[in-house]
Amino acid sequence: MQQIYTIQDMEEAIRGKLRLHYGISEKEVNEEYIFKACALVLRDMMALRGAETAEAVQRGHERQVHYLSLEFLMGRSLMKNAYNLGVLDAMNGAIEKMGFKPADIFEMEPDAGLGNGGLGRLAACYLDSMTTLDIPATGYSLCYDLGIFKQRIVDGQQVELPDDWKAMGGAWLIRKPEEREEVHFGGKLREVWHNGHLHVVHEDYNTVIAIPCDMEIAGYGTDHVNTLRLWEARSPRTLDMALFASGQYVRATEEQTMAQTITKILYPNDEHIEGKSLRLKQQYFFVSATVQSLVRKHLENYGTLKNFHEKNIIQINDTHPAMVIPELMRILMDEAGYSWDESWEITRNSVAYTNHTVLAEALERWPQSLMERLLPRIWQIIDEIGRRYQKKVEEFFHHNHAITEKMAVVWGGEVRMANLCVAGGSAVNGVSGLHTEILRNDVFREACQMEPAKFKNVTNGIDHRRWLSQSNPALDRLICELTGGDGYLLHPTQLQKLDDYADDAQVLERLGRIKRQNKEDFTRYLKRISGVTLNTDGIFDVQVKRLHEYKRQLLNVMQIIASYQQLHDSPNMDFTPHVYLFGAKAAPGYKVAKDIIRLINGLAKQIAGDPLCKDKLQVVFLENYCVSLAEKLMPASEVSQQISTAGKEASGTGNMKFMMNGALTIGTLDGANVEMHDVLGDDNMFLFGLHADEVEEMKRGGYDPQGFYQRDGILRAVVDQIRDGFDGVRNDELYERLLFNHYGVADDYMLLADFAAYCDAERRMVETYHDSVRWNRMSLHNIARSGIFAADRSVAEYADNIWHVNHK
Ligand code: 26W
Repeated sequence: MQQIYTIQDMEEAIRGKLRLHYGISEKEVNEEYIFKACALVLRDMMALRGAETAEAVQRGHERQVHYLSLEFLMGRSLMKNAYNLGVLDAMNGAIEKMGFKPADIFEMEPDAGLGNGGLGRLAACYLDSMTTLDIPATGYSLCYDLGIFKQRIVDGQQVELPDDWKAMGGAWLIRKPEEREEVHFGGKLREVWHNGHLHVVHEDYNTVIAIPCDMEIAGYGTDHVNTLRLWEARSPRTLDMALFASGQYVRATEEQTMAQTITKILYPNDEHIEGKSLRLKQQYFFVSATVQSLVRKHLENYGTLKNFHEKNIIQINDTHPAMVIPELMRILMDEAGYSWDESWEITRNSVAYTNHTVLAEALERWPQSLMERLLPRIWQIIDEIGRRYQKKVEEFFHHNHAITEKMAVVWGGEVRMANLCVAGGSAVNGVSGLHTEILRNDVFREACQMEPAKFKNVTNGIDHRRWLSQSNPALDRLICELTGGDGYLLHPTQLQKLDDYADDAQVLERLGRIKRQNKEDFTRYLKRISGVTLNTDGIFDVQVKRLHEYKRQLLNVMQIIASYQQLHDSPNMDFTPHVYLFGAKAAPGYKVAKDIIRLINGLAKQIAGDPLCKDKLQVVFLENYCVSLAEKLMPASEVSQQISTAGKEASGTGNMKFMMNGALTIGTLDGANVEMHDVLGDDNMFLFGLHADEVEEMKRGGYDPQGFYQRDGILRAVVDQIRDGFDGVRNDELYERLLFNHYGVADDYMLLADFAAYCDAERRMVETYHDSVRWNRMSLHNIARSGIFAADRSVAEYADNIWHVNHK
């Protein structure tokens, strides 16, 4: 298999890059250059293997997977690639020999933050697993100049800064202008008859050039290398020479600037659509470049598109790339001359759709007028898909108007992307058992009645090599020792062997010591970057995820306030030291989410300044939560907060990262928490709150938060305190949203209904913490049973049940 690299080989290769690629002398070498040189060395190794993989795949005529996602939240790659290529030790040794610390070099790398949250990180984890399982797969996305914004907290409030990741992160990218594609916007359609057939001719359009920037992806324990292809937008003309010659220099570059804006920046919204034309342009640019590129490769290989669906499967990550459906139809009909029915057959069998959210405000809809103007041919095809689908629906449901309306692709002047995907895909899947049931019984109920076999479940998973063995090396060593080697890296269910040590006092103590050490390491790190010192004797109780009302960071705050008030009422009570950590980015336009961040910071400040709380209670908001920070935080976490309103969190994947690192979960029966509970039972996690069906039932019965407020004195004091605020900042809007329906429904996410049960769960958790043997045993069980949440398992299920491709 892999060639063995010695420290010396590595050092030579790195020095070679420094001299030949960067042309710098020994004296000029610094951390930045070492990082870039290491990246180039690994990039070369992967490019070589990537070419070999591509040739083998082509020869083997296997079906290929194309994973399309507007987001890939890759994070850092240096350690990952060195680890997967089996050269991590050699690289570390070489770095040391050159007089640098490996840890400092890893810190130089910016996160490739080309995603918002769960959906983008999932795509990154799946790339690792697809490659490790030897699946011929390509990821496709956009090469945004600016990734997810960097978050600063100024006076308690979120401030967004641009994330210019490419200056350094670009070291991984191989730009391939030779493989560019042309994407057409706007223009007019003309119909012409030719040999008795009607043809549509697209004219007077604007052209944008798509240039691929490839990032190679190495798998673990294999020579297989896949590619993440990121498209960059450029104008076909760099300069308008006529304008330039007349001295209008800025105007001469205008066209280039316009084209480039398409891939300038990642939209920072999560679970909320932004109906801007630039976003639609991004989506079509992405989809069109990708489909053209894979059609071109298929034709080179087979000379026909007749078997396109046999050799390709396009997985779309939520509806954002939904226009692959009309785009593939367009190419098959307008460019390859297939009939509608032939094209539809090929298209439908080539596309599968994963849904990641049931929140109404996140289900994409586009104004028909915008589509018509920007993408006239695509609109025409969508309209026809909608017309034909509607006929089928009307026949099946005997012209039930309500059902026709619910299932329509085009309705009321809007294009509904989820329905387009359901109509045009061969499979639709949810991302956890509960979520899939909600899709089957509610969101896509009728579609599921019509085509039940189409609807599948694939519970999410995470890259356990990154999130456990690389992030938490001490725990990795213990696991290897106890399970008899590193077999769990490729067979994650081997973690189960840990269960055998449930009564081994020594093992439990070692597990506790590892957690303690990780807490101290994280504390040292945080002190260095922010000046904040955490109390390592306190329970590290963590909620990190995007800020959204349905995730209920505010419920966490409410419990903390209750506990703070209790401490004030009885200053001499027994109080278990408690450190609450939050990390969350809010969409820049989401006012309520920003208010909650400000509230958390206000509370944190008040508590930090209160002598009564010293060594007892601490609240810290971690600035700029991102992949690389999560990697440091997960190993140090003891409690994982997964407290979304039941039925709202499609799966969650942070919950899995915590579990694998031995944190105990406080959570509702939502998303993948349900499956965590299936393997852990009531005794190994702290469940609370309404179930999904109870939430719905209570809403139908006219949920009234006021009742809870009136009856529960503790709750009332907490809610009043939120209104009066901290640090001189009142929160009247948050208060109103909890109690009155000025803004729609009062307490839409039922915080008040779940508050008492939540406080009780926290109390049970703290009580358990006092019994360290019991706690460590629970922690061990969590790690032991987390194997089913490895992305390798999820990807194998996609391969078997949806893609129908072989895997290792
Ligand atoms: C169009 C605006 C927009 C952007 C992103 C709408 C919706 C999204 C994503 C679907 C949001 C998202 O990341 N969803 C999360 O996906 C994860 C991976 O499946 C799940 O684990 C999370 O529960 C889900 O919230």
